[in-house]
Amino acid sequence: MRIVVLSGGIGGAKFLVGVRAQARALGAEVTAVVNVGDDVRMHGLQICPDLDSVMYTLGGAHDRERGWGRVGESWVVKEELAAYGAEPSWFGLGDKDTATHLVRTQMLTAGYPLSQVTAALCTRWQPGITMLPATDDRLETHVVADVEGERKAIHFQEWWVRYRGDVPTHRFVFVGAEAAKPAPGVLDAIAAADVVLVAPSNPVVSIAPILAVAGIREAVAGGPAPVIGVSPIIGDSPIRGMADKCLATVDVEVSAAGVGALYGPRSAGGILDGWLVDSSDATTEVPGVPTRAVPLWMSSEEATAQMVKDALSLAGVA
Ligand code: GDP
Ligand code: FO1
Ligand code: CA
Repeated sequence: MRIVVLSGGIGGAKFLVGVRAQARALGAEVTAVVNVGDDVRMHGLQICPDLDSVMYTLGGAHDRERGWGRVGESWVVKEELAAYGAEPSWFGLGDKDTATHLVRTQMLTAGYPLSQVTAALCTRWQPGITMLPATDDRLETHVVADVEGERKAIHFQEWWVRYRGDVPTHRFVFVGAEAAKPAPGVLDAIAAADVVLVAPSNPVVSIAPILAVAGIREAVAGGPAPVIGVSPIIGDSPIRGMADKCLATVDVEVSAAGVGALYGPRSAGGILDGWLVDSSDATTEVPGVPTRAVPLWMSSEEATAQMVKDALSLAGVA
């Protein structure tokens, strides 16, 4: 069996731990198509937060509490940059993480595409799945917001890390998405998949920028594999992160029903054939989308593998 997962960072990475476990049990292959909209160049280094969250988590090297970056991190580089007054001072690069960015940036500068750079970094971390960036081309999420009395477009990282999303926010723009081509292997993986899973990632700034890459939404919505989504919202709030602020900006209710309707049924121009919601949201209805309620707390590898099993069963593939 071939499983394709559309993934953001922390929520996607936790989900992929369960996908990998379930895939091992079934002898299945997993390909993750990962968001690059969060990517940013800071201090001359190319930073790919969602790819790194997935790579470090599956490699067993992530910081569980912080959610991003390496466990056992130190911050000498950050302190030294601050001592020079180097901007942006609001963004922190860990020392161990910096090594990843140095290797990545050097390879990109030498002309390797991000997909090959990611594969090279993964030879160290052995994630046990194929990790593909959604695109090798430049694609950055920018946010139109009122900042210090002025409406402007700022990078997603500035909106989130500097302002904590706590500024009047008007819209998200995926700069470069229309011209961006899917990375090598992405369309083939979707076409050859037995099932496509949409991870419980942020629908607005993790999944939407993947689908915005020219051709990916069409490949998913028009492909042969059933598409099952997993709700990142339990009750009326995200488990962590900024999904509530993002959903409010695009006028979508912060609920499993709201996100399910945002993705929409394949039968009516959406992407979903099935929608998994938490047991506590058992009354959720999404017009046109079969919904199943199961526990969605990714509290352990076993609990998450069970969620994946439920998703595969809703897809009718296991
Ligand atoms: P980011 O890129 O690091 O923001 O991570 P993602 O976009 O991949 O995932 C963020 C989403 O994961 C948030 O909206 C959370 O609500 C969701 N999330 C985190 N933990 C859990 C969990 O245990 N269960 C579910 N259903 N969603 C979760
Ligand atoms: N998040 C923060 O809140 N503060 C930081 O200084 C920060 C630095 C950082 C560096 C590398 C990296 O891969 C992620 C980093 N993050 C930081 C997390 C990141 O801003 C976001 O949580 C994601 O982009 C949302 O997925
Ligand atoms: Ca992200």
